[in-house]
Amino acid sequence: MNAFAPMLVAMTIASTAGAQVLWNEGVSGDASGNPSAPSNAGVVVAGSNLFMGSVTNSGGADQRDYITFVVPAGVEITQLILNTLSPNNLVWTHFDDGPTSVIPGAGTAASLLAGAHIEAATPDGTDLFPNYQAGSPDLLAGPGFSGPIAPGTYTFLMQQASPVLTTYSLNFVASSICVGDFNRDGEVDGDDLGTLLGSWGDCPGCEADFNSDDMVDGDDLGGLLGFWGPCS
Ligand SMILES: [Ca+2]
Ligand SMILES: [Ca+2]
Ligand SMILES: [Ca+2]
Ligand SMILES: [Ca+2]
Repeated sequence: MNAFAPMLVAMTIASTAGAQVLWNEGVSGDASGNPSAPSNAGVVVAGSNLFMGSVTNSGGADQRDYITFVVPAGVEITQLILNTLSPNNLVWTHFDDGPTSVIPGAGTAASLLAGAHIEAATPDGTDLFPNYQAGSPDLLAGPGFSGPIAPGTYTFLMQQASPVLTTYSLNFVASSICVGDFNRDGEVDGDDLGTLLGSWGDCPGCEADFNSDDMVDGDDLGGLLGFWGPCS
C-alpha cells in the first residue's frame, strides 16, 4: 500500500486544483439563518465551489441557510450542480444581489434576483442553473439571470419548509473570463469599447465597472484600454 501513497497524494492535489469549499457546515457550522447577516463564504474561484450542509423546519432552528460570496473580476458562474440531496425532496432556493437577503414571502424584494425550487426527485448531477434564467418556467421569483452570474457580491439561500432533515451538496461551477471582453469573442476591441461607452454613467453591477464604484467612467475606460487586444 505504501508504494502507492505518493501517487495518491499527487492525484489528490491535481484533482483539487480549481476547487474549493465555499461553506461546509460539517467544518464551519450551521450557515446563518439570518437574511441580514448571511455566513460569509468568501470568494468564488474558477472551477468548483462547494456548498454543503443541511436544512430542516423541525423546531424551526435551521429552516434556512444563507451564504454570501463574491464573484471576482475575471470569473463568472456558469453552472449550479446538484451533487446530492437527501432525501430527494422539495427545497426553496434563491439568489440575491448584494451581501444580504430576505425571508421568502408573498412580497417582492428589490435584491431578489432569482428564486426557484429544487424539485423533489431531481437527479444527482443535475445542472440547476437554467432554472434561474430569465424566462425559464422554473423561475418563480425575481427577474432571473440572462446568462452567467457576472462578477459581483451575491447571497444564496437554501430553505426547507418541511420537517424533513435534508442534507445537500451544491457546486457553483465558475469559469475564467477575459476581463473587458464583454461579447466573449476572445478579443478586447472596439466592440467592447462601444459596450463600455453604452454603460457610461451610473451603472451598479455593470461588467464595465471594473473598479466596482457603481460608475462607468474614465477610470474604467483606462482599465479597458489596459486589457486591449487578444485574450491571453
Ligand atoms: Ca444548516
Ligand atoms: Ca441555518
Ligand atoms: Ca470582445
Ligand atoms: Ca467604475
